[in-house]
Amino acid sequence: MRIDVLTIFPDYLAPLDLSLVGKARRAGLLDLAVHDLRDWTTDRHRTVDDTPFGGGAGMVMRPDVWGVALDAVLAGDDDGASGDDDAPTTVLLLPTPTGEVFTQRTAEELAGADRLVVACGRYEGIDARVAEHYADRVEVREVSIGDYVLNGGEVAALVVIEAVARLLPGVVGNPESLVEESHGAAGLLEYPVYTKPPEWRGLAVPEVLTSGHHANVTRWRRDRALERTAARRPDLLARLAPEDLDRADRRVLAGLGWYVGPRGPRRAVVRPAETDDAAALAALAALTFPLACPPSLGADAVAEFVATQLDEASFARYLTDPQRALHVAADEQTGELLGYAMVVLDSPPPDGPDSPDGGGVAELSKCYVHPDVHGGGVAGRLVAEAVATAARHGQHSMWLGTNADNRRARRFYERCGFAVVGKRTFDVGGVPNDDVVMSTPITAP
Ligand code: JD8
Repeated sequence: MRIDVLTIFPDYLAPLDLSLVGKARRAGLLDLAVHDLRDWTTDRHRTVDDTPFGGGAGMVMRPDVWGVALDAVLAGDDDGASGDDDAPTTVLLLPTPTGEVFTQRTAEELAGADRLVVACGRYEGIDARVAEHYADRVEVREVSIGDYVLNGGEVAALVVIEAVARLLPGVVGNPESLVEESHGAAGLLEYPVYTKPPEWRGLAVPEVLTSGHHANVTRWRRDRALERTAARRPDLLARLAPEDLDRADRRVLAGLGWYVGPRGPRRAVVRPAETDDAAALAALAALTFPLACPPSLGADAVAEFVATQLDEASFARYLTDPQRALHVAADEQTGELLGYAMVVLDSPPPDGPDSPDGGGVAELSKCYVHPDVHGGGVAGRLVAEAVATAARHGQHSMWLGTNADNRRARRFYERCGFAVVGKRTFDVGGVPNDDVVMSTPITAP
C-alpha cells in the first residue's frame, strides 16, 4: 500500500518511523511519504490560510494551495474517472471532527485500498470545496477519530495509519493475534491478559490460566470478554448476532442482566409486576401457555383455560391478591414483557405433607417466557426472584407442577434446584393432565 500524508507539520508524523509501521516501511510492506504542504505555496510567507468567509474566529486553509498539492500527489491516479474497475483504488482521507467515526470496520475497509492520501488540516479546517472537488476523482472519506476536539489532523492521521498498516499482510508477525482483538471479528472487548511473575504485589494470576486446561482457559477468556463488554461497551454487546452466542455465553449474559432476543443481546430487568401490567400479562400468558401444553391437549380446552384463568381480569385479581407475588421480566429499553412468574404463598401441594400451619410452603404457580427469548436466561432470573420473594415471606420450600412430558421444563427446573417429589392431575379446560410435582427447599434470606 502507498500512503501519502500532507501537513504543515511533517515532524508530527515522525512516530511512523518507529515500531511495527517503521519496520513495515523498511521491509517494503508499506510505502509511506510525508509532504510539507508549504512546498506547494508560491508566496514569500508560504501562506496556507486566510480569513473565513462569513466571518468568525480563526483562519481557514486555502483550497488553491491544497488543490495544487493534491493534484501533484495524486498525479497519475484517476481510478474514479477511468471507470476501469482494476484501476488502483485511491482514498483521499480528510481527518475532521465532523467526519464519520473511524472504527475498526473503517480501518479494514481502508486496508483494502491500494493508496491512501491523508490531508491533515489545521486552524479552523480546510476549505470545504477541496473535499467536494476531489469527490468525483477519488473516494473521499472525512473521518473523525472520536468525539473530542484536536488542534489538527496529524494525530488522527497517526491513529488511522497505524490502525490500517497493522492490517496489511506481513506487518503483524502473527496474524492470528488480529482475530481475538477488541473490536475484531468477535465484536467483543478483549479479555484481561497476564504474564510473569505469577504473583505480583500480592496479586496472583487467575489459576485457570496456569492450569494448562485449554478449554477452561478459552471459556474463562470468553466470559471475561463478555463481562468487560457488558460493563464498558454495552453498545457493542447489543450488536452481537444471537447465533454467535452459545448456551454458555447466554448463561454468563443472563448473570449480567442481559437476555438474548431475536435482535441480539438486550438488557432485561426483572421487577415486581404492577396492576397496569394486567393486559400485557394476559397477552403474554395467552401466547406462552399453549406452548407449554402437550400436543394431545385440545385447543378448546387450552382456550377455555386461557379465557378463564389467564385473562386480563384474572391477572388484575392475581395482582391485588396479597397471597400472590408476580414478577415480570421486561426489555430495559422497550419495556416489552419477556416473561412472568407467579408465586402463591402458603399454598401446599395437593396431596403434599401437611405442614403444621399449612404455611411456609409456596407454590410457583406460573413461570412463562416469550418463545423469542427461550434459552436467554430470563426464566432462570424469574425463578430466582420468585424463590427470593418466597424466602422474604418466610416460606421454607417451594413446589410447582409441570406437565410430566415437558422434558425441557423439567430439565430447566432441575437446573434451578427443583426435584420431582410427586405427581398431580392438572385440569385444563376440564381435561385432566398428568403433572409431576417438583419441589425445592428455601433457605432463609
Ligand atoms: C482535523 C483542524 C482543529 C477543529 C476548531 C480546533 C479528527 N476527532 C477529532 N477531533 N478533532 C479533529 C480534527 C481537528 C482539526 C482538524 C481534525 C483540522 N482542526 C479545528 C474544528 C474546531 N479547531 C479530529 N479526526
